[in-house]
Amino acid sequence: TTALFWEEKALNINRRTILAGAGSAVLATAFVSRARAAQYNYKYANNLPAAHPMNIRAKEAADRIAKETDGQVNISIFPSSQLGADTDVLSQVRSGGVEFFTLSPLILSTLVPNASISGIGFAFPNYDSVWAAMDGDLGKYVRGEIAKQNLVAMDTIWDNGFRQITSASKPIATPADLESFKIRVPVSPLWTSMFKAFKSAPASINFAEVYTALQTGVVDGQENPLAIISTAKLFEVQKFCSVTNHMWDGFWFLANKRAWERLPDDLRTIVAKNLNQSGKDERADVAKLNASVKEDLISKGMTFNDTDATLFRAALKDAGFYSEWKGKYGDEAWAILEKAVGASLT
Ligand code: X2X
Repeated sequence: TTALFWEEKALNINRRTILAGAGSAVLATAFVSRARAAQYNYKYANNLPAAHPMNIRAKEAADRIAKETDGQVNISIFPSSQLGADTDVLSQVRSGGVEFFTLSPLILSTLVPNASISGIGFAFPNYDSVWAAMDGDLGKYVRGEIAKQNLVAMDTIWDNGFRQITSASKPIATPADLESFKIRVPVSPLWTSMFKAFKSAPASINFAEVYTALQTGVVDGQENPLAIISTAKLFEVQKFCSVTNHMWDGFWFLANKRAWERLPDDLRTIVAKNLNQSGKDERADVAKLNASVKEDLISKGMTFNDTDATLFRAALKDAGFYSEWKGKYGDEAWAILEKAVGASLT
């Protein structure tokens, strides 16, 4: 922040000194070259701990971008909701207070309603079908919807993972265990609707407050991929982990539209290429972590149980969840989703 403040001050002084006349020419030149050293100082905010692969790969992208642009584009990373909780930062990336932000498609749906379609419960059977959809027609459709709200989404969506349910008090073995269960969900109508369909008691809480909410018992449980349960140390405040794989979730890499268009074409190409490359790298890291971290969580005291997905899916279907959301998204969007997963969901 100090560096950024200095740049802005330098530019202001520079403008004034130029107006003051030729006598200040030497001073003005000095400030111009100083300012040019990092012409585009952009902030990237996210909600995950620094140890999560998303932050590690984003740092690699930022380093490559600085190098390939000869220091003209400097991206500073602010992990762990340092610049605010997700719903606040979504406003900031729209206004331009923050230039880059990674956000779950489901939380993004508070602004772009149909963005949440990729998070429909039990839609994707595996990662192959996720990436075929998100790198194909479904992702393209959603990026088009995002563009209508004056945000730019990079082509490559980053991975969060398949989500699992944790609890302080009990394993979730069947849909009946979810009845009246006090569960934290991220701020998104789809999440709330899904757990209401399970007859749970969902509470919308930004990730920034999740650890404390679990620690103080405001909620009994939450749901997240294993990579987050591990890196955000949720195992310290949760005992049971039920492997439900109830939905896939990702992170759209969003840019403020004006900040994005301010970049000259050549720099924009470098930034996009590197963010997309790091997104692919991060997908591989998260898949590996989600597959390997279970033993570690067990050694830290968590108890795991597997579940039968067909029971949970049937409960959602019986509650009218799929037909309700088909109606909300509309036939066009729903057809793209069903084509991607190769099955009828209703
Ligand atoms: O808030 C969450 O649970 C998280 C970190 O998974 C998302 O960003 C949706």
